[in-house]
Amino acid sequence: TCFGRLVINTWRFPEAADAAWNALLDTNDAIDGLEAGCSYCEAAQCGLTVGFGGSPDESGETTLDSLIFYGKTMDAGAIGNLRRVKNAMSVARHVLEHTKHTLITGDQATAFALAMGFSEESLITDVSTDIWANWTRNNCQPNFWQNVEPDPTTSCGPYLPISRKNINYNNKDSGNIDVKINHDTIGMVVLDGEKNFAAGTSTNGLRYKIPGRVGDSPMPGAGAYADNAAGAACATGNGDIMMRFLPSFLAVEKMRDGASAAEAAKIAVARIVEFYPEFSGAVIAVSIDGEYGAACNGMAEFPFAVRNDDLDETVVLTTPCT
Ligand code: SD4
Repeated sequence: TCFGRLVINTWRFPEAADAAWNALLDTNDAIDGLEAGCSYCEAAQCGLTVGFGGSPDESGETTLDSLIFYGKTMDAGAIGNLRRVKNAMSVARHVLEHTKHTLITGDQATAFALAMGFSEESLITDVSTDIWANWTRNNCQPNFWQNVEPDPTTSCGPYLPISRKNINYNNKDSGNIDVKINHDTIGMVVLDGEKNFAAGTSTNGLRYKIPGRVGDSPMPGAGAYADNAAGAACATGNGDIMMRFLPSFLAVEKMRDGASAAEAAKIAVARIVEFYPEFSGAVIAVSIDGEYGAACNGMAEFPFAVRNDDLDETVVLTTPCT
């Protein structure tokens, strides 16, 4: 019999925890659990922020970020800005298992995926096209970008603005102001019966991002981190802010120093809030004993799904935020 197994993931995605748990029961392998759980969400388009057909960038394209971090070997595989391939987490696993690299991005990540046998298909759907078409940039209503020339008199471009250098993307009155912090990236930690941690993420990132933008999710220490000797953590939220603080790494290091999982998550979030009080996001941490905790800021409460050997089924818990 196995004890101390655990699956925990961000947001109200209990089916992802179920999928991970079933894989864990099957193979008792944390990596298999993580891949099954996150792949479930990619196929189900969880929250429309995981997988294809969500979060179109400025050009209307959906791209994917994913990370898998294995605490037994301190090895990781990740892809950023993956284009036209749906299976982000599985491709990240191939980076982990078939290369010496950690992170592959963009069209070359696509080429890598195709070489590994994945298939190429558009990640754009009618839904993502609608989301994109309803977005106004510079008070311009974007047109269907493939077919329309930019209008130089208004600088309303269907695609990229003619002159990007005049745009201050921090200025609320211009640029991609409408970058909604659409939460729902799946971050997951799996602890198997051999006390091995796998932690990872899968997301289509933020809406209306500048093409090529990669978030925190595929960055080791930012989106997720795991060390069998210390614990594991994952994060969700405004990745452009979060990746400056490596919150998953920080939470794991705090547990290494003796903090509880809940304390560690709290410290990791508080470090960001000190500089960015408006920051919106959350961190989940798990100790080597399978004790877990979460902390969040910038929203009322943060839901997460948990399954472990002490529970008969997956539960969704919520933690109030600061
Ligand atoms: C990102 N961290 O790309 C992701 C977005 C996210 O829940 O977590 N949403 O910045």
